[in-house]
Amino acid sequence: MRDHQALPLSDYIQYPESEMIERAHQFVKELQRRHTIREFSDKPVPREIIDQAIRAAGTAPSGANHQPWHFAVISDPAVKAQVREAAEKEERAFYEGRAGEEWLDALAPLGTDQDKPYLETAPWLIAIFAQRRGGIAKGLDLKNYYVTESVGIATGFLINALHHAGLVTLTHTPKPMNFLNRICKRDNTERPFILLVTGYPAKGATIPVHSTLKKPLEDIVSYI
Ligand code: IYR
Repeated sequence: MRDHQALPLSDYIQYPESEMIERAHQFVKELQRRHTIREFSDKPVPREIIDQAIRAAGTAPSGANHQPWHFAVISDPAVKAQVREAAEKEERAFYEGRAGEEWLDALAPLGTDQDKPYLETAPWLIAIFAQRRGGIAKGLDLKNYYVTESVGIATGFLINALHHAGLVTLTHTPKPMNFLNRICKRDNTERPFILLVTGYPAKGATIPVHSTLKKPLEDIVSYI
């Protein structure tokens, strides 16, 4: 390795193998209870949970550790209404033709349409932005690397953290969603990545059967 400043790895925990196997199984069970939800309760969620989930997301690995992400968190009902209005406008165009037949056929088993009431009902909307430029500290203007990969991993961490805390999420991607730059006052060099909706599920919330059909291990793995 080239010379660099380094610290000893002091917080690694090595579990006995039997415990690792048990933990691996428990974690799958925990993640199998995660579902994308489209019916939200308006019950408020403490901001501390959102802060902690974003801290968890911020631990994600990233290109050159530049952490090329920004989380714009919306709770103001007036701003949520603006997001809903702008998203539904794009979604109307999408569902009325822009998507094309093949895409609409693929979405049919999910039951989605242009109406996005949860953008106002859910207590928190987290607009995730990907930063083309930045660096390891605020105020830097260096090139960022592997931006999409990095922000995708951080988003995965965020979804898991919110699930772990006991909330549900929807990964919403209205297309195009540049309106999020305007509403969240983010520079145009930042790319809106995903609009994550989070809160409690509505009473009687459902999940599409389609989304429970996860590929079995043998269909997603090959050991070489
Ligand atoms: N953004 C639209 C359409 C949509 C697209 C995909 I791919 C999905 O997995 C789900 C929805 C919408 O939110 O309705």
